[in-house]
Amino acid sequence: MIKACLFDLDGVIVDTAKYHFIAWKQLAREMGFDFTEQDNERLKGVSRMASLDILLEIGGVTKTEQEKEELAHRKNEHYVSFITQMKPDEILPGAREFLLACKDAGLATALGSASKNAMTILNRLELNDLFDAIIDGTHTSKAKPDPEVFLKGAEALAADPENCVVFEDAEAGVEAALAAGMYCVGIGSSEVLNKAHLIIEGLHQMTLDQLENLQ
Ligand code: G16
Ligand code: MG
Repeated sequence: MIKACLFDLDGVIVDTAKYHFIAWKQLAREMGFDFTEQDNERLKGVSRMASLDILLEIGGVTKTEQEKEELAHRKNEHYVSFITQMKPDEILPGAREFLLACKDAGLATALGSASKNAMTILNRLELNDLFDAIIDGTHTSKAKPDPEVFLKGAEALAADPENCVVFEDAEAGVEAALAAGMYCVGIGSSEVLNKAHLIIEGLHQMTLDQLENLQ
């Protein structure tokens, strides 16, 4: 029986990938190489430092650890300048409605995101109150596909993993959910997310009845 719903942020609640893309592209330009939208697909759900390593690999550039810290900091400054302008109308279709339906049905809710900026984004979207627990990149040391972020979410909600369902748009996130022993609803392409128990295009397609059918 599902008692708790855990949500990824980027790609599930809101499309922040477009802002990450502009910020990484700007950084790449400053270093003298191009970064395409196709390249950006490789960074979805990936932590900031791991994303930087992929960017540097694309550009064929080597940097010291200290230089990498500075570059990640600079990228984050670009990114924060965008997300601090976000508005609630950027919430993906159906996300707010499904969170409300969960609350009405007495299901516990948690955020499980790799982002260290999750609180800023939820504040801008005015969604904080709809989450009983928020686990983000400031609470975790192991990136998805490690199950840490979702196990911490379940713990914060005092829910057993077998009673949890995770909503994820990234392959590594689906793997993390399954490794945590949870159900998983994939959001996006069935080619990439085929290990999920159910695949939908977005939360606008999700109903509470479908949660019962997962089991
Ligand atoms: C998100 C994005 C990733 C980003 C990561 C860390 O993950 O999908 O592209 O690199 O967060 O973000 P930040 O630089 O803000 O700490 P998620 O888990 O919300 O899909
Ligand atoms: Mg995501």
